[in-house]
Amino acid sequence: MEWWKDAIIYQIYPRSFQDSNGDGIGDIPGIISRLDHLQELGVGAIWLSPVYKSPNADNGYDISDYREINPEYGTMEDMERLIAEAARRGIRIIMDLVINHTSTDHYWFRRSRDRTSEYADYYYWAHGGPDGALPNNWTGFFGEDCWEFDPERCEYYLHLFAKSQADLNYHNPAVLEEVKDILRFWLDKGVAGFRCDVINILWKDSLDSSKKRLALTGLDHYLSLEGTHEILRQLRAVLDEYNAFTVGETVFVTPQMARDLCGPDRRELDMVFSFQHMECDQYFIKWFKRKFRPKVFFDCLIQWQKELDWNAVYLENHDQPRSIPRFGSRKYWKESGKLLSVLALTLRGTPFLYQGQEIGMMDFDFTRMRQLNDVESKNVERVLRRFHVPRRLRWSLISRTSRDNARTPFQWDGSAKAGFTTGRPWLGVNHNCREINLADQEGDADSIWSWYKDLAALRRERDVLRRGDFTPLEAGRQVFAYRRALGEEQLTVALNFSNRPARADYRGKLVRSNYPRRSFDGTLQPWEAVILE
Ligand code: ISL
Ligand code: CA
Repeated sequence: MEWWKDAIIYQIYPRSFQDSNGDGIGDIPGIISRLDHLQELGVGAIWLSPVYKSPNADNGYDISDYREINPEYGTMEDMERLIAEAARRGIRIIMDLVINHTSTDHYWFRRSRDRTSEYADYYYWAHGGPDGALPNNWTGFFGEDCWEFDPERCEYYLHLFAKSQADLNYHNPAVLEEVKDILRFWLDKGVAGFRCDVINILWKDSLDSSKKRLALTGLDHYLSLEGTHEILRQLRAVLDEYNAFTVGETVFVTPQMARDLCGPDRRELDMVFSFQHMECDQYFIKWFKRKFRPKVFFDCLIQWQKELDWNAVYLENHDQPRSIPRFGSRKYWKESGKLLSVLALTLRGTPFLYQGQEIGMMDFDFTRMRQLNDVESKNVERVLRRFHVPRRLRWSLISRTSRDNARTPFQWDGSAKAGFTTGRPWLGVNHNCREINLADQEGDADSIWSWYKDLAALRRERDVLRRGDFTPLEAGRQVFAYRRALGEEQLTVALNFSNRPARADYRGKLVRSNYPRRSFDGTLQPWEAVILE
């Protein structure tokens, strides 16, 4: 029944995974050609970032047709073949469901410009104030204001993300009926469920102005409101007809909000992506960076492990910089890469791995704004320029936080284009592909890739790693240790998040270490991870 409690889920960002026809853009036939790689890793499901028709202002998170495949990625036949080929390998497909907004190219939006059409109320339209004032004082996620004037309708529409991502109006029941049909369309094709984009902000209670905040003014009018819960319950009724799975991407959730969204008795979502552990190195939003302090990170992970019986566990996705330079160490690239994989695969919950994580891919090596594609980075750069922030500072902020850090092409081998494409890649390949690539790591029993495969197998063998309870043992400035227990079976995990050796007084038979050793003597080497029995 709850297959997702046993599975590892692997996220594919299709544009950057594998190109099959030399146009420099990853595609569905490319994914099919790499399914064996995922089977070897032992993944139970793929979360596919959007492959629908889209003008790509936000790489597919701006959908213009939910029932068509972006021609850059292939055809509907390719998609059906992907579902079938994955199924043959025991791998399920989870689609990305982006229903907070559509592209302004969607015909709903185009028709919505006409106040007399049946689509007139599909979006949030509003009049501005006198003197060109916007309808309210809210600010959006991508660093801009969130209203755009439409000359045809002579009104503003709301967009919490990019200008061409118009927010859908769920006060109109027809919109939810459309979404239900879209769910059925894909479930009938055999997908196993959905990753639901920014799903906790669907319902806006009113369009009134809010108290001004440093960022995201207006949040109180849409963050995890009862209207959203009601929508989720209605969607669940459809999903239940197919026994489908959902994970919600839920921005700014607290543990209480998360329980209300995915508690088993709630019948809404199965689990959520929370963000607090990803925010340990920032103040409120990612543009205000602060030093990463492992203890803050550990305490946060512990809190979430305790407060929810089950949840999604992740360290990377397509919106976040890579985990090794962020939570690990460039100097101890291999050791810390392996250590982070132990964390990702031994906490309680469903692990989500992001493409490239399994070979220790790093942030991009771009040096100029021009090399970036991310709409968010471009918007923020414009805002910073408006505030006369000097160029060097702008670049330092953006290069550390840009979502393109995780979006460079997958490094299959050490050739110039990393085996991703024969053409010109849509986003630059990292030059470190000579040192970091799958082909090299496949032939190396000591590689990050080999380690991931081995750990994934261990997780399949040991029920305790999947179903066991979690008990924290230590969360210090260097060491994070915890126990997983199921009946008689007990495993202790101890992780040294530092460049120095650290004491860790745990005993037991050594099950795994990312250093060559036969037994554990109570001292962890730099970035050492041990699993003891
Ligand atoms: O990445 C973020 C900030 O840098 C987040 O605020 C992100 O925008 C937020 O998590 C929502 O993300 C999702 O919806 C966006 C899309 O751009 C992201 O790629 C997607 O994961 C709008 O659809
Ligand atoms: Ca292609």
